[in-house]
Amino acid sequence: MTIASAIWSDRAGIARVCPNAHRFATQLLSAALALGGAVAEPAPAAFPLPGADGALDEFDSLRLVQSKVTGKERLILGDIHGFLHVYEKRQGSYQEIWISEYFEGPISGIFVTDINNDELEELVVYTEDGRFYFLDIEDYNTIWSNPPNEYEHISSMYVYNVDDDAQEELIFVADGRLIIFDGQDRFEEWRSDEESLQATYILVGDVDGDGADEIILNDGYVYDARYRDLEWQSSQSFGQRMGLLDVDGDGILEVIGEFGDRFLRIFDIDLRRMKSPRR
Ligand SMILES: [Ca+2]
Ligand SMILES: [Ca+2]
Ligand SMILES: [Ca+2]
Ligand SMILES: [Ca+2]
Repeated sequence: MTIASAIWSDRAGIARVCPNAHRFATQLLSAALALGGAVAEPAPAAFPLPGADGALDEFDSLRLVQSKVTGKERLILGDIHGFLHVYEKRQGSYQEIWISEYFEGPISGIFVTDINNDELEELVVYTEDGRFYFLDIEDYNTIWSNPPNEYEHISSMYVYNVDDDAQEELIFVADGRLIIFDGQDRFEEWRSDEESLQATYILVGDVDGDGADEIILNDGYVYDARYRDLEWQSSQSFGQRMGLLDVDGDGILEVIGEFGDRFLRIFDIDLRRMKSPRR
């Protein structure tokens, strides 16, 4: 598999949990090509909205789902005022068919995933002000939400299975700490000793080639995903957004970080350094 096809073939998996998948995947592809990868497949179609343009497919709080009941495409949009809107595709445009109650804070992100391990996908919605909600993906009723005041501020979230049990965990930075929260049994199973974390972007992957996943925070912290040791604290940020790709053929994923919404740097986490700009 070429570098390019590896990126594209993983796009769906990334998009499921990862915000901003499309444009960043395009940037990763460009980076890979610049480093000698081969183009294998054409770019996929843009975000499939009638009349849509711009950066819609990069937004953390915008998701497309298809109703299993009606077969229709629906757009889920969380707004800054704390409301979730559902729009249904009807004859070439979208109409609002549902609006939530107030979710007690600006909505920061939406994930479509089976968070409680019952083989049905849910919507996981989180707010800047520390709340997260699990919603039924068809009728949007709240299945569960964490209590008010449990966390004051969540700066970023990611969903991934980081331990031995089958269910996925919520991985997020709240009130300066990295938190791992069990999605099925709904309890905080771990929190970091570090209490001044400010990550706004989180990824999970094996970035040092030891066969075990790391949790990578864009503010420079790298934790063992399973045992949660702090493996590295980089003095340098990894950028506002990050992607993972082996661009030097050593079998180990590099972190590619985006800075200032456009400029890329490449980090070898195993070597604990940024790649030098020239060989
Ligand atoms: Ca489920
Ligand atoms: Ca798990
Ligand atoms: Ca590793
Ligand atoms: Ca590599």
